[in-house]
Amino acid sequence: MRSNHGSASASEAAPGAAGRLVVVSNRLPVVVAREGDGWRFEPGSGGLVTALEPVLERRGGLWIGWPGISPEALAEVRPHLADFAADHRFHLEAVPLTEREHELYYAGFANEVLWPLFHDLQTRCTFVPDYWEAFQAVNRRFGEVVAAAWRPGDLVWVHDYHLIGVGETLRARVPGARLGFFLHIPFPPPDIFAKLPWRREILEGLLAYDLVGFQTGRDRRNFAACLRAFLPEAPVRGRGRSQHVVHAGRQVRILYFPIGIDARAFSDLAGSASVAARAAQLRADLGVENLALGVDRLDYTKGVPFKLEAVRRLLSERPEYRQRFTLVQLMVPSREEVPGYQQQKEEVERQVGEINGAFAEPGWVPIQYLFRSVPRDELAALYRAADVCLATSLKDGMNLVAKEYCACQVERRGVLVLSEFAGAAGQLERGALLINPYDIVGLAARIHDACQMPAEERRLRMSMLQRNVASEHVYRWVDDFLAALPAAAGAASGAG
Ligand code: GDG
Repeated sequence: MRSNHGSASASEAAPGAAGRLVVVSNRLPVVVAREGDGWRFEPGSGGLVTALEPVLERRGGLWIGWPGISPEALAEVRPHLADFAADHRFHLEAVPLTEREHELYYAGFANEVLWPLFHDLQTRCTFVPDYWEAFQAVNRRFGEVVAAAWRPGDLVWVHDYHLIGVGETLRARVPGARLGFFLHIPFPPPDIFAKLPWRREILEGLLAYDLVGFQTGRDRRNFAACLRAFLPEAPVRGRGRSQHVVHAGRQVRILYFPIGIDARAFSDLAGSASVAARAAQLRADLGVENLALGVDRLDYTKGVPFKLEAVRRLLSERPEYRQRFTLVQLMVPSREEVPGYQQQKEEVERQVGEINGAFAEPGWVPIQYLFRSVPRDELAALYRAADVCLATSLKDGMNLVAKEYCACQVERRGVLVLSEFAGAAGQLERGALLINPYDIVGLAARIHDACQMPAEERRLRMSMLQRNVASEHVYRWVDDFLAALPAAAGAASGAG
């Protein structure tokens, strides 16, 4: 697949010409499963894989990550990983981790410390020193694997909060390497970041890269404010696109790149005859004028309990919606090993039970709750069918669901109700109805407004939203990031 926007792009560089791209993420882009006596590789899913695979196929390179299996199983699988490159222009390199290491580093430090803290939910953090030790050790292991694979000219792109520390090991082992890092989740303001016992170490870890990318201007501002507060010896200089930090004799660019989606792929899928038929069938089966949709990983940052409370309020304050409004809430199982997630599931299921118990009537249920993931074409049919999409995150790096909904609204009938605390709000504020998810009364009122919105206003708003998601697509995000990575490690990069 080629980048689908006009100008010459970093991701379209001729194979080898711009050096290999080395992508580093927690998981490899394949799912490894036992099959009889052998092993089966299935392509991974998710936006990152979709966006980066074509770039790697074109430039050539390497993807480094944990394969999701034990070190013993990896010893068996390793020879087969090499076969992967026979069908692809890039290689896979697996980082071995024991179950215990993965538990402490991933479930522990990444998801019980950094994830809640970076989403401003510091009371959910458990600052266990062993988690920090494991995080450092695993990040060093990743760094060693990348350093061993590194060749002159390579461009290394590390993804997300789990792997913030990889850059430091790599910088020590290969001082001249070109290193980029992208944070998919928000960066918190100083008064929240202050709680982290290892706050200086995390900031220093980020400054080992040549480029640190955030989702939004808000996140970059917070990062700069945290540096001023907790690492004053690393001054932040310049403005806008030339903002950078001077640290340890090097310059580190700090920029933001809102991640996009493959909008064309989503709209093509939603426009296909089979998805159109499925969407029509969903609408007929549900039989309501107002079909609302929520699509969320089971995660306390997504604000699902607030959304359900708003629906409860809508139905009790405005009885005219009974029999005429249904919320389809898809919850995708996630991080079941992390404390707090099971509790969130129980809370949501209790609410759904209460609301359905209080309002359902023969032939009508106000909330259709699905706790599983669905195939991509079914998701596209739900997006196409829904009159309203409710994205109510308490804080979100971006929120791709909001963008996917817009891309799939081929009939432009739908209204996007979007949390002002999602990164996507910065780009979609003109077409969406923005809400504060903590304000149940306000949220219920916006759902009502969305349901009452005249067809012409829906069409105008959705057209604006679609223009944005079509032009700010994920291939552009990749190109923009790679183009901003300084040509040589630590170089001034045109920064003022
Ligand atoms: C993190 C940040 C940032 C969901 N259910 C199904 C399904 N999905 C797919 C959606 C979407 C993805 O999962 C969810 O992405 P989000 O962006 O909404 O949220 P996170 O998972 O929390 O992602 C976030 C993102 O990274 C990217 O930088 O936007 O802020 O938290 O793509 O389509 N896909 C399928 N079936 C499902 O049932 N096939």
